[in-house]
Amino acid sequence: FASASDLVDVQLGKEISKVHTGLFINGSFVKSASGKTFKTFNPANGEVIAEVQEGDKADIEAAVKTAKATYENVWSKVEGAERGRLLWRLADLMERDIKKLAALEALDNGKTAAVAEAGDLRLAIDCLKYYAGWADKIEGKVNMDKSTYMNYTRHEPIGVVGQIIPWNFPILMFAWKLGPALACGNVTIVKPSEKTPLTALAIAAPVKEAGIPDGVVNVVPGYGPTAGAALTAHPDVHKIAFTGSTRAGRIVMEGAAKSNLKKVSLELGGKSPAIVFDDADIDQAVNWCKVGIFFNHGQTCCASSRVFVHESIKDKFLAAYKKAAESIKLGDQFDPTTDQGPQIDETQLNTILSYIEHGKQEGATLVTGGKRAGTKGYFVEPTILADVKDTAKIWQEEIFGPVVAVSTFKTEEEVLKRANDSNYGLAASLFTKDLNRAVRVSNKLQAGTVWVNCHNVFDQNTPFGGYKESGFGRELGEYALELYTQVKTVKINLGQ
Ligand code: TXE
Repeated sequence: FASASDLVDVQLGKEISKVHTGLFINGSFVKSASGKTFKTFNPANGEVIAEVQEGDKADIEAAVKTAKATYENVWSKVEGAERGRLLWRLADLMERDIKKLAALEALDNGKTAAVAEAGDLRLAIDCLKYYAGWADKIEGKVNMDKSTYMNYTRHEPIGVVGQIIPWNFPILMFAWKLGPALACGNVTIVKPSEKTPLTALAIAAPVKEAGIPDGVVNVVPGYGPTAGAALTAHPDVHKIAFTGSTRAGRIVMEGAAKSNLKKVSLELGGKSPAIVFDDADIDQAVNWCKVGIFFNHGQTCCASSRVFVHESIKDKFLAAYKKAAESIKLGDQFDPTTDQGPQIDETQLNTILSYIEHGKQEGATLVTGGKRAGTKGYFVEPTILADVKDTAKIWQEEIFGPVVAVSTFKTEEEVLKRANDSNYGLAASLFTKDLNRAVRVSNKLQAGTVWVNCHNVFDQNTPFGGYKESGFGRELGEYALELYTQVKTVKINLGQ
C-alpha cells in the first residue's frame, strides 16, 4: 500500500527512519492529483524535513467518494464490538511504535520527544482505548408513556465526516477526533495542518495494519483555503469537526452554511485567566501558572495567558514566577535536558515578538524574557509581562507563545468581572484553599473548563470545549458521542 516514492528517509534523533509522504486514500498512499507537493520543516533549525503530497479539491473529492462507498457498503455493517476491537488494536500499535511516533512529532512540531511520548502519545492512546469501550454502548431511549405507541430513539452515525486538525497537538487532536468518530460508526477524511502533516500520515500505516477497512480513515494533508475549504464545502460530508484559529473557524462555519448545512463543531482560540487568591499556596499556584502558559511553548488553546494575582501577594508571586520561568531550558527537541523547544514557524515567531513589543509600548513591565533566543530556529524566551492593562492588546488577544500577561486585583467580584471580560471562554483556573470560594467562583466563570488549583490537566473522560468565541461542541468523554451521532425517533403504533 506504500510506493517507493511515498517513503522518504528522515533523521529522527539519532536514527534514520522511513516516513510516509503520500495522501492516504482508500488504504493506499498516493500522489496528489495535481502532482503538487509542499515542504514541512524542522522548527529547531528551519531545515526541510520532507516534501509531502499536497491535497486539494480533486483529492478531497476522491477521498469523500471512497469514504462514502465504504460507509454504505462496509463500515455501516460492522458492529460496535468489532469497531471497538479495531480501535483498541490501533491504540496498541501506536503503543508499539510510541518512540518513533513521538520522535516524528517532535521533529515536525518542535515539542520535545520526551513530552511527545509521555504527554501527547500517552493521552492519544488512552483516548482511542476509551472510545473503543464506547463503540458497543451507543444507546438510545425507550418511551412507553402512551399505551398504544412505543417510542424509541436510535443514535445513528452521521456517515462521512471531515476533521480538520491543527499543528500544536497533531497526534492528540487526531485521536480526539478519530476515536469518537469511528466508535460511533462514521468514516472520516482527516486534514492535518500543513505545518505538521507527518504524524497523521504515520498513523495511517497502523490504521491499515490494525485491520480498519480501507476507506474508513483517509488522511489528506494540504492547505486550509484549498483542501480544508473543499472538505468544508463538500455536499457528501455531513459533519465537520474543526480545531484551529477563531478566524478559520468562522470560515469553516460559513462554508458549512453555504453548502449542505453540515453539522459543525469548533474548538478555537482562548485567552484563559488564572486567578491567584491571597490564600493560595503560592508555590503550587506558581507551578501551575508555569505549566499553564509555558507548556507546549505557549501553543495551547487553553493556556493561562492572563494571570490575575491578588495585590497583597503580587511581589512574592512574581519573584517566584520569574524564577520558575528562568528555570526553563530551551534547546533541541531531542536533547533530554530540554524543557522548551522552538515555536512552530517563523510567522508565529514574528507574531509573538511583535506582541511582546506591543506590550512594552503599552506600558507593561518586562519581568523576564522578551526576546528571541539564539539566531537559528524559532525559539522565544519564556516571557512574563506585569502591570498589564485590561485594554492592552496582549491582554485581549491570543498570542499563542510563551508570553504571559499579569495583573493584580483587589476583590472577588472585581476579578470575576474582569476575567469574564473576554470574547473567549475556553478555560480558566483559580487558586485558593477556600472550598466555598472555589465552587462559587467556578460557577461564575464563563469558560468550558475551570481548573481549581491546577491548569492544563487533561484526560479522555472529561469533556473539553469552549464558551463564546472559543467555539462549541464538546470533545472527550461521553459528550463527544453527540458530535458524531444523529438521533432518530421511531414511533410504533401498537393499536389500530
Ligand atoms: O491556524 P489555522 P494558524 C490559533 C493561534 C494561532 C493562530 C494561527 O492563535 O496563533 O490560530 O495559527 C486549517 N478552511 N490556533 O494560522 O489557520 C489549517 O490548514 C478550512 C489555535 O496555523 O486556524 C489547519 O489544519 N480549514 C488552535 C487548521 O485549520 C482551514 C490551534 C488550523 O490552522 C482554513 C492552532 C479554511 N479556510 C492555531 N484555514 C487551537 N484551538 O488549539 C485554515 N484551515
